[in-house]
Amino acid sequence: MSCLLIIDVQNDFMKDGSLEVENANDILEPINNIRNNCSFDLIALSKDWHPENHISFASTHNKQPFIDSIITKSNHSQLLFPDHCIQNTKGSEINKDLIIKDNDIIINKGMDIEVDSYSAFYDNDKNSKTELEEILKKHSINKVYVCGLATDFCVLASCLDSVNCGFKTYFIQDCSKGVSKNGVDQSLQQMKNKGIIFINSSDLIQNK
Ligand code: VGL
Ligand code: ZN
Repeated sequence: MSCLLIIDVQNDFMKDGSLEVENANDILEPINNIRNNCSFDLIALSKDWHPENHISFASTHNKQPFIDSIITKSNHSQLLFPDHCIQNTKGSEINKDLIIKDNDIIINKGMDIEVDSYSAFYDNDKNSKTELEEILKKHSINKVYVCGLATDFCVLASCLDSVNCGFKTYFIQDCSKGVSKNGVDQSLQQMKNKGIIFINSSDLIQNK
């Protein structure tokens, strides 16, 4: 059984958003194309879903986005971003041009004001998790196809957790965009080391 896992295709990460990923809107067409032309048993979408004054916001600490970072309780470094994906704002909505259907599963993450969560499975200190792993196991999913935003943050973390949860994991390259070239290169290397399989949307459509 297979699941398409679409990470954080939300306005704030797209054109004119507060944490815009370059060319993010280019992934809408290939994602819609695979969901229309391939038969996944389940489609899940994650949403970065922060409260105001979230720990990952530079403004919360009177610091500068991207330049400053802070050390969190569990001793890891938290990068600081512009305010983004605040619950129930335009910026946190999934892009209107992405196809969503009634049976799709929506996973909210990053709601804890003190702990960030890049992955759709576990938060960054691995102390709490979303309902995603249970839902996938309940549906007997063994293959997870991951895509979305951003390759070097939430897509990477979701791919690594997917492998750790025991799923055969695929990263769909042309359905994802990253923040920096360096970050993406390092992320691809980490994925490779974990045995994640790289594919493009055309591979899925040819083999459907
Ligand atoms: C993300 C940075 C902060 C992402 C979310 O979706 O990749 N990146 N919050
Ligand atoms: Zn975030």
